[in-house]
Amino acid sequence: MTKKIFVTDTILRDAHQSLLATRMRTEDMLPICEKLDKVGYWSLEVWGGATFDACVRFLKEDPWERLRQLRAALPNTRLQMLLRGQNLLGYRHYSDDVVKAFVAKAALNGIDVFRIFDAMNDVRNLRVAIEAVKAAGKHAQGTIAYTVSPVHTVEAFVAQAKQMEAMGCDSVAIKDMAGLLTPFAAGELVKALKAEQSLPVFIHSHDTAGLAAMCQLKAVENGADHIDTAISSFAWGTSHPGTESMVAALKGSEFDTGLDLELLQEIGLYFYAVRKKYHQFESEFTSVDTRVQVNQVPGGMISNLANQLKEQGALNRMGEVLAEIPRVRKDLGYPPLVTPTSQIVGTQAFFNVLAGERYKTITNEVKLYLTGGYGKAPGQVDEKLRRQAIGNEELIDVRPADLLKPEMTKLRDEIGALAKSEEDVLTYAMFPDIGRKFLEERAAGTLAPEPLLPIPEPGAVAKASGEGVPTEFVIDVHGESYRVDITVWASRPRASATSTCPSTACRRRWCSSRSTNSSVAASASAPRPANRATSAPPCRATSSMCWSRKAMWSRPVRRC
Ligand SMILES: [Mn+2]
Repeated sequence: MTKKIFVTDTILRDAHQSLLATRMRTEDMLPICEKLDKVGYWSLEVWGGATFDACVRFLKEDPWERLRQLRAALPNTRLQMLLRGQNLLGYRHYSDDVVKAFVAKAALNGIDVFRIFDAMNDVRNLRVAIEAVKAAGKHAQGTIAYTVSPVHTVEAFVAQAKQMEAMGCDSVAIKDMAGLLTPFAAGELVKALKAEQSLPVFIHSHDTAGLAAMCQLKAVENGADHIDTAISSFAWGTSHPGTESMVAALKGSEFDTGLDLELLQEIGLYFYAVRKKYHQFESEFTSVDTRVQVNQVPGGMISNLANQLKEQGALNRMGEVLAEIPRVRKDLGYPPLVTPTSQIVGTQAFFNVLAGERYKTITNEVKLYLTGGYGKAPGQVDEKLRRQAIGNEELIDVRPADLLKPEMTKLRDEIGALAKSEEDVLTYAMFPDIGRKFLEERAAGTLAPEPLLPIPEPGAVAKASGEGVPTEFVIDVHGESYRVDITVWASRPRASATSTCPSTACRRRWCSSRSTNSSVAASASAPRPANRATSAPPCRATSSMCWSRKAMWSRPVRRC
């Protein structure tokens, strides 16, 4: 008996999102598309929240135009995107008319497969997106955001998959954004899914703990139909198992993918060269880090916590914060830690420790969470905490978007003549600040991508940081990637499309941009980092807020 395993390559989306802060430009994708199109991939993942965000924010590319170009260049391969359910590509719940408009336009411009997930695994938040995908005649994939907790049992995941099947999904994905999945757990889950529902099963597993290839093999042995990989020059670590490696691993077996290893080698070599071009976005936090399997706090998060605590002169509290994160998660009913829940939990844990008293400060986002504003918690939330946080405030027990009025007309009015198409309106809807800025710059003819630094000569001594170079790296928080800038203010190049932080008090060395995410309470009495760079000019974050003043994490880059 043979069973062909289908492959989705993430090279054009998740791979560079996981390793290079989502910075790959369309100009580096198009030249290889002819070869990619010949491989025979089941699909290529090309679009998602972070790619859209990075296009508009840094690359100054129209993400819709990228999609159309890829569509034209890849006529024989399905194009796939990641959609955050009712959040679409943004950070809040959108009204249903925006969801429908977005999905219709994404389908029209070239997306064939929509992988749809919700941070709470609340399937109510998937329904309208699934319906919209089916209305467009495209493939709707329901997603299990994998996590580990007492309530996240195989039975619970299977029940979720059955609900998604009943809602009209064409397939189901196990999305292990954090690298928490282990090989035998993967096998057990897939076996149960295959036994109890009829949809094809996809495995999307990050190699953060070095286990992803083993997870995929066990999943395949137990009936999984599809695997997500990344071409080898963009594989492993916080990315996915290498495409060539998985193809080789299954070659000649009953699960042969049928893909041409020699052609894949050519593609791998091409991207090996491309990667060098983006060397400034390489980070030491994208290789394998096994700590996630011990305390479920990934290494990158530990590094960042350490830095934040250091600024507070509280590095000795590190152990307490690490221990507090799972306690807060338990109090909130074990949400999977993925945007926005990862920030909600992490920030509250930080406050609980630094304030010297648990929940002395409760962030607005925890309050919103406890009212049901993000959907239904997977487990029981702590009722005492809920009463303390929201008193007698009414709970939202309906789907949160049921409370939203239609928005498209208002959005069209707000962006006005800057929008030349419905797609432009949707760009603005997803990212109000940077979307508007992008459309304004386009109208003024001043769009300019952030500069790329020259590739160093082989053997050249690396320049010390501080030579006018913003050093940027990506850290991981339970599978979400966060971009952190370390900026040397005096010499930051003007050309890097920045704006001045409006706060004259904001002179942090640790600073980053954020978009419209309101996932951290502005009103909380946040312990502020010590002002260590007193001689520096005001920060020039790429948006109007210096994140480090608010919380310990920078803007999510979103890796899913
Ligand atoms: Mn992912």
